[in-house]
Amino acid sequence: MSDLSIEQYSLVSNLFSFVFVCMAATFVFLLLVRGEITTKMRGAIVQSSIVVLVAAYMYWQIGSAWKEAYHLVDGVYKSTGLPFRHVDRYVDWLVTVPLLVTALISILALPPDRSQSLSFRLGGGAALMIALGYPGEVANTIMARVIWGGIASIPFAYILYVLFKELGPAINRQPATAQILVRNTRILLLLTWGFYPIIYLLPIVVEDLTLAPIFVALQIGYGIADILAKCGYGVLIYMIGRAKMEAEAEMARAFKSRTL
Ligand SMILES: *C/C=C(C)/C=C/C=C(C)/C=C/C1=C(C)CCCC1(C)C
Repeated sequence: MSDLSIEQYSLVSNLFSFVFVCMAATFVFLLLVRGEITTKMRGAIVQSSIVVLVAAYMYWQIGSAWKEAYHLVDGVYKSTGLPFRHVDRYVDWLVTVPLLVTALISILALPPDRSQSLSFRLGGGAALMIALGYPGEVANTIMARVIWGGIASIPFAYILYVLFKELGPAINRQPATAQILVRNTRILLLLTWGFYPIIYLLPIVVEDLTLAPIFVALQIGYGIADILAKCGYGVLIYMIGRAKMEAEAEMARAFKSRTL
């Protein structure tokens, strides 16, 4: 690891704390609003809460690893020799990425067999994508990175296919206000998830990712992507639930006034 200036070091520490706080705050928020959502959609809120809880724990962990990885010597932060590896993120992803896709399916409240099949394929695809990306991340050669990255992109493409093609008819059956929110959630997923494979392939063009400015920029990128893909996404899932309940209440009112 290259040396870091005091500013670079603190920027990364503060970022880790900030992301931790965002995850923790989203967890509390989802916990508090959970009761507002009807039981048939509540699973989605539970899954989104687990996502932010796991991510909060991971940021807490990398926050302490960060403190141990550097010490201040004559005004610069030097490596202590203890490792700081962003590879630890893969454990988080293995749990959170499948839950992110299954939460979207749960909030749609589809017929049980349809819901199970979609969750199984999307969740399984997501876990496979992360597991296949890992060997390339820890390998020392660009070749291994490209090959594993290529293989991991197959389940990624499959997830996008299911979300953007197969899910279409199910989304069209949702209430109008919820449809817009589901489509926005899907776009948020596409834009934020797309960031991770780009970072993964960066070593092909950038010689040394441990160079201070590049390393700091990467951590900031990961932090922003994680906040959007987990906190922002979780709040959108809740909003879909609310929109669906309001639409149902509206329909019940209209039905009642007709029968009276
Ligand atoms: C909160 C964390 C999220 C949403 C992480 C998402 C990660 C990915 C979409 C990773 C995808 C990858 C590929 C598509 C190929 C190369 C290897 C990965 C695992 C970086």
